[in-house]
Amino acid sequence: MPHPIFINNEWVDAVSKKTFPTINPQDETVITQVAEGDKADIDLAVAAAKKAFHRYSEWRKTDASQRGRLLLKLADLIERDVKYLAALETLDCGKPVKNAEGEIYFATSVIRYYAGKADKILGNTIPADGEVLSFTLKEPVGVCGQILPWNYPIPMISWKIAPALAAGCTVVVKPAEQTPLTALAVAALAQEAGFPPGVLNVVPGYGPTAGAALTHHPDVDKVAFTGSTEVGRMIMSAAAAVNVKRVTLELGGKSALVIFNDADVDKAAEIAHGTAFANGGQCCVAGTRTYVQSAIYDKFVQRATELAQQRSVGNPYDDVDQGPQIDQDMFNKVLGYISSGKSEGARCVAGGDRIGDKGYFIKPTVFADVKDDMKIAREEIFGPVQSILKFDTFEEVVDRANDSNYGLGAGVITNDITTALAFIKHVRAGSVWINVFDYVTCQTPFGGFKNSGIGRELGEEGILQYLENKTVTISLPKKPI
Ligand code: TXE
Repeated sequence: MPHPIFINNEWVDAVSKKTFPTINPQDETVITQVAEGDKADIDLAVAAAKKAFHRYSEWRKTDASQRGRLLLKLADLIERDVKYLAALETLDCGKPVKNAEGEIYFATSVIRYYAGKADKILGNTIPADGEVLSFTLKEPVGVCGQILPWNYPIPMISWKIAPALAAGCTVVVKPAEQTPLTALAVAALAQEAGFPPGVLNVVPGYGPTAGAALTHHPDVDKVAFTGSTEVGRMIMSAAAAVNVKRVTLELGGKSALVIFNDADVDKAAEIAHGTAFANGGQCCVAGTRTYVQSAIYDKFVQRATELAQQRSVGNPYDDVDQGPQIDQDMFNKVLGYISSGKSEGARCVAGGDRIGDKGYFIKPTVFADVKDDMKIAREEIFGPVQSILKFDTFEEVVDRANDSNYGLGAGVITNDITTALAFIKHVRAGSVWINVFDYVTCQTPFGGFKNSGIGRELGEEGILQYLENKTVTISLPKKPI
């Protein structure tokens, strides 16, 4: 039986009765069929979310503190089911089960963080000119369409729904077609937690159909999206086509990690390896452009090579560092980038090929002597490929790090605080790290400069994206003191 859609706290088939398969990337088998949501299902889900947002609805009458308690309950239930959810996540997206488990705890930290914020949403009192009293109310933006990627399915649903629900919005989530299963499992837990009907809806389906229906829907007030820059652009224009939706976009990246001569080479190589290969390289903020200063370059390349060769890849239910890539398309795309690196003259010092002939496994690959104009240095590969580039001076490397259409993350490894602070000041990226990389917590805002996106998720900024500002002005008989 296909896995149904979740609308209005009910499990339903797609209106069309169509289904689509979700594939296990480890062995390319079909895990199950899932109801394929389309425009008709999105219409039903948005109608349910709109009704749940109506001024007299149960949700609108729920105290802010109670919204927080519901989120805390959801986090507890996710934690209760951590083993099941991690196993399901691994089945659907191939990541090592130990990593899936860690990500679930991260997701619960995000949900709890926003649970705590629900009753701390404050406006301002304003000393406006004249005989008036002015203040602002922060109000939920309304019905939110939330479109998810496949690389971190459970963290991504938490980043999207937790601030929205804490703010009092209602949501329609469209998970990535590659990984619909854990979003549906989270929906079941939200129902168990006691969220009223229509507050959270999950409609699996494809981007150009279900996703586009959501972004074009006139009753959707805001769209939040994580995915490719190409689709991000389409979403922005769709958001302006029938109404003026609020938009937050978390898009691709090509982050630079810059390692200066005074760094401890072993430690730097470990940080660089950790970020380039995390989640099989399927991470938007991955530090895939590794710039290394000339005096330590050769030693660094050698250490990076050893680390890549030691990285264990295999059955994600075993204690491995890396599982398969997500699907056939991404597998082909990554192998295409690897052959382009070779043909453009970069030196492949580790990996460079697939593993076995079943499942989407790719060897951890390191290219040395990469030049800035090579495709592997410019485009987001989204696979286990590290590019190492040599540099001489600070000024040169800042310009080269910034010479990218992306601006999601950047990092610097040095013991010289002046160099580190100058680097973080001049580099154009939404998250910058010193002597660490990809350190993201529920409290720290995350998002991109340039083509890496608009708006921020996590932290205080994350909930502001789900709030409207309403300015109230009261005429007074005389100016208040
Ligand atoms: O992304 P898509 P894909 C990057 C990464 C990767 C590339 C392509 O470089 O190689 O994107 O991956 C939905 N209207 N990232 O093809 O297509 C789609 O169904 C509305 C970076 O998976 O952007 C899915 O739910 N929605 C990234 C989501 O968009 C549409 C994470 C992402 O899919 C749509 C993933 C449409 N017209 C990929 N078309 C990150 N920032 O972390 C597709 N979708």
